[in-house]
Amino acid sequence: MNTPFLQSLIPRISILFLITLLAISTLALSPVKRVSAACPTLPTPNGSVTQTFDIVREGDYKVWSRMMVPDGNLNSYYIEIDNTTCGVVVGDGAIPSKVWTWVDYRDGNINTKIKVHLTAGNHTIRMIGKETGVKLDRIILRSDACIPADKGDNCASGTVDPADPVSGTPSKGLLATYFKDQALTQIHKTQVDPAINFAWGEAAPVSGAPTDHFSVRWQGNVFPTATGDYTFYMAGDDGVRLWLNDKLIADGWKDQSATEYTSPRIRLTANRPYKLKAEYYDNAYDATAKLSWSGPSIAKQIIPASVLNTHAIGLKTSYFALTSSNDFGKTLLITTKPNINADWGTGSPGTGLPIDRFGVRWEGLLTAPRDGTYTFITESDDGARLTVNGKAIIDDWKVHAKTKRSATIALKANQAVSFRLSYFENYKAASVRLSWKGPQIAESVVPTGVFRQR
Ligand SMILES: [Ca+2]
Ligand SMILES: [Ca+2]
Ligand SMILES: [Ca+2]
Ligand SMILES: [Ca+2]
Repeated sequence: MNTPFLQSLIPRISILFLITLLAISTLALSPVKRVSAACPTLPTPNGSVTQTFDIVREGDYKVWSRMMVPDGNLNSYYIEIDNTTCGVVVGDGAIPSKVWTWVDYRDGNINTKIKVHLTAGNHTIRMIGKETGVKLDRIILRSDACIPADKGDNCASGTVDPADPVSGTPSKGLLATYFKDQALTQIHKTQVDPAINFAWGEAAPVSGAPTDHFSVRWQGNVFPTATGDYTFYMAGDDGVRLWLNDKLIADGWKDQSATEYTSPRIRLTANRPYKLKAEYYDNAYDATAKLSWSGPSIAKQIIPASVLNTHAIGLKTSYFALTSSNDFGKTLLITTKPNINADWGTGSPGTGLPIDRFGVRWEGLLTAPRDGTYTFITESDDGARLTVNGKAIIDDWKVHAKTKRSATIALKANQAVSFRLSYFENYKAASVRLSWKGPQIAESVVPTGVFRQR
């Protein structure tokens, strides 16, 4: 990493630099439009760092780069996208000298954010040194407001999907569902939290949520870095509880001032995923929630984003070519999606996929939040077929314009059941959505948090 950016090139740089700045000056106003040329070939030896990004969905992405500058003079580097687009990022006196700093703006103007428009698929981004003594070592693309800190682990998922708050790409951290009531019932917002380390005081935990009587559920996997005995510590004001692989290991579900609950010692194997779920509620006044662990050579610490991910959340999603009898033929793509709520219009569901005559299957496990009767509602153009807990409850496998179908099924709280929705598109418009309603749940898209991959 820490590639130093090398020899002095000052005399010729200044000319190149001006030309390039002129060339990209229009970039500054709107998201960076492509300048269709590779970056100039600079005399060696200039350092460069290349990163590839797998973009789930086309959109605008903010480019964060981590740089260390020697002084307050102009400190610039080229950023080259897919060997065809060149831009220049220039630091200035606003970047502190000799410390790693995350920069998301160009030309010394903190209001001119560096954005790139990327289509779905793989992209290569290269940073190429220009000035003497400037170091930079990594880039993060984000479509949200995450501000990288330290090595960027808090935003290190590489990219997030601009259309969905939680993408199929595993994110470092835990999937957080914020509820605007105390009983984990009314969903307010879903996001990825890098860690559980919150002291909200008397404020709301996320914008628009209430300041009291709210609750949060975090879900994901923890990957221990070493094999050995671990202890988990879940602390909160008010109620907290914690599960590892569906086993309750800390339980303080009551009104209280900040109190820490300690799990038994648990033997874990290095680099294996262990399913983690934590729940929290605030009754009133102060609100804090913290999840720590200690283990082999690990002093008690907040569980860091680097060992957490959301990988198993969501549904395995497979795309197929369609046979003449509207069955699934060749598999075209397998990925992960957070939920089923897509309207592709007359377009394609993704890069490399056809606009007509395709099928999609979402599958995994579904866990209902409480006992009761649930109504599932498909709304699709064209056909859909829904199987829950082994029962085909909706069978609507025919060509039609957007049509709603519904069926009910009894489910038990916290019992994972098998789930599969198959869908096909014939011609013209294509859309599919899966909603539900049930005990204390108004009709809404079935949320990410109830799905899990096998
Ligand atoms: Ca409060
Ligand atoms: Ca409280
Ligand atoms: Ca179509
Ligand atoms: Ca259609």
